[in-house]
Amino acid sequence: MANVILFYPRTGMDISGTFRYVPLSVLTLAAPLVKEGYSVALIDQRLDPNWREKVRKEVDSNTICFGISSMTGLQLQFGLEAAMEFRKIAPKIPIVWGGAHPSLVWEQCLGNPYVDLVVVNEGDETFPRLVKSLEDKSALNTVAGIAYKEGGKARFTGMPRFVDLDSLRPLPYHLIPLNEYLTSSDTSEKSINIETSRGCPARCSFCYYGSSSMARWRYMSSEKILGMIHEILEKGIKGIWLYDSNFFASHRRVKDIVDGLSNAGIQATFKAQCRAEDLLHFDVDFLKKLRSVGFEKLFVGIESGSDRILKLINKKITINQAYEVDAKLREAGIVPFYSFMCGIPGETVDDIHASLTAMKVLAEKNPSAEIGHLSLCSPYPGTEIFEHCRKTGWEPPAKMEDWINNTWNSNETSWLESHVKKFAKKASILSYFMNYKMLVSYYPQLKAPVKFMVYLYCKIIKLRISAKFYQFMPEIPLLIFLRKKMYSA
Ligand code: B12
Ligand code: SF4
Repeated sequence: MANVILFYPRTGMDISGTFRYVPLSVLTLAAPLVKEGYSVALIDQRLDPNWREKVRKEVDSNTICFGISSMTGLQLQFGLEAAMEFRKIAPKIPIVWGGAHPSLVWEQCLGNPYVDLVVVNEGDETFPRLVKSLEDKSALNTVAGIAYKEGGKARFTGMPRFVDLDSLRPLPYHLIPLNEYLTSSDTSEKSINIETSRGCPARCSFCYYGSSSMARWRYMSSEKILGMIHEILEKGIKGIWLYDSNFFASHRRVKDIVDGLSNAGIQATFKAQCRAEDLLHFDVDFLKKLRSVGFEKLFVGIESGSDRILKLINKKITINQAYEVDAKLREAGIVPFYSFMCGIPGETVDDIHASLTAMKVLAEKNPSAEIGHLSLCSPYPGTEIFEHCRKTGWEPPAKMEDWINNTWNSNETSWLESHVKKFAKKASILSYFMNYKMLVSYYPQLKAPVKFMVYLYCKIIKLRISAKFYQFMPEIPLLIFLRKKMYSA
């Protein structure tokens, strides 16, 4: 039985060994609570089909609150499902929400009956203070960084200060079945995810960090990071997924880390996220050094094949520069994963076709490159894209639950002209078929005959892109249906 129950809802992308990583948001929150002597239960709905029973088992008269973490999108639906269940079991115990989505629209979230309190932005310091305040039944208005209901109104106590990341406590891995979270689909070693910085100084016009108060880039020192890596290696895990939105924001820090790894002779593999513009400035020798200390894969957001759109979304690269980046990575022996998106307000069919062409070119130039599909643009409050969408007459979701479909695979993109909207939907599906090798490694559950059909279909899609011929595709509704099934189960 627990004083605090932390719940990580399904995301809709919960394929074990591929996208199901350690739920860092709630594990990080648990660390200071455990240190202060609270008993904490961490329930991950992605792992546990019996989560309802588990919740029921953990609640007793000493339970102080039930915490739920959520991004925008499908995770809200599963989080609300858990909140409803919890309310039935313990109608008087407060339900606290946190994470990217409630931080963005805390006032709207508080309008939902299954949200009693919201922790806005980082919870590492705010949440323990809130738990103490709820335990002592002291005034909530003294806890910075929370939003709550009072007299039928939403009250916000003001932005919390940023956390010093070097002061974070070691993660209480004993609360989770660690092996269940290691991913192996896309790297040579089983990997665990860790964070070494937060925020991102770039200002991409569609990104949560393009605008939010969480944008400021904060980081751990290279000494702390090397210490964390040692601890992981001691657990017998050799793969590390650096989860930071922008691991390379400080070139000096990266160089220190690389030197530290090299001097300590650490044998591990790494994957990390990097901006294409940063890669443009790194020389091949540095990239080779990065590879030699274990960086085998970099996730790079290219987003569009159209220079007009790249400018609009503030990516600070052209598509030819993206090809230059690819050539450097190839020379250094680093595998890139390129992400793309479509459905940006003002985008045309030609722009989307340019993205499909760029994806095809990259797949052909660099056979080891992994090419993500075209995600549908999801406007988040505060971003430039959000304002562009509004100018077209688009109305943002009015209620918390209306954000469930505002996500990468189900967005209606109603700010686009209707023929572009139709094409964006089609392109987002057929863009999965750029790289057969990657598809079968990410979806190992596919059976041999299906794999053969996928192989043929990949060939056909590439021919279609070369000929710019997208007519007569009766299979598209079926593929959309299958994707929906795959990413909500
Ligand atoms: C990992 C990750 C994922 C994983 C998540 C699952 C997992 N854990 O296995 C997967 C791959 C599924 C994923 C998917 C998506 N993601 Co994502 N993802 C991330 C990433 C890289 C790391 C999240 C993380 O663990 N951070 C570390 C923890 C410690 O930080 P945190 O989650 O913010 O938690 C802190 C606070 O928010 C708060 N907090 C969080 N939860 C709670 C709960 C309570 C009770 C309290 C009190 C506080 C609290 O306290 C924590 C400690 O300070 C972030 C970027 C980033 N670096 O954070 C993007 C990010 C969260 N994702 C984002 C996006 C856009 C998406 C997608 C829509 C992407 C897409 N186009 O495909 C999808 C949506 C999926 C869906 N169906 O809803 C955006 C968020 C946008 C938004 N409004 O939600 C982010 C911020 C990236 C970005 N820069 O835009 N993602
Ligand atoms: S570089 Fe990535 S994390 Fe940074 S603002 Fe752009 S999209 Fe967001």
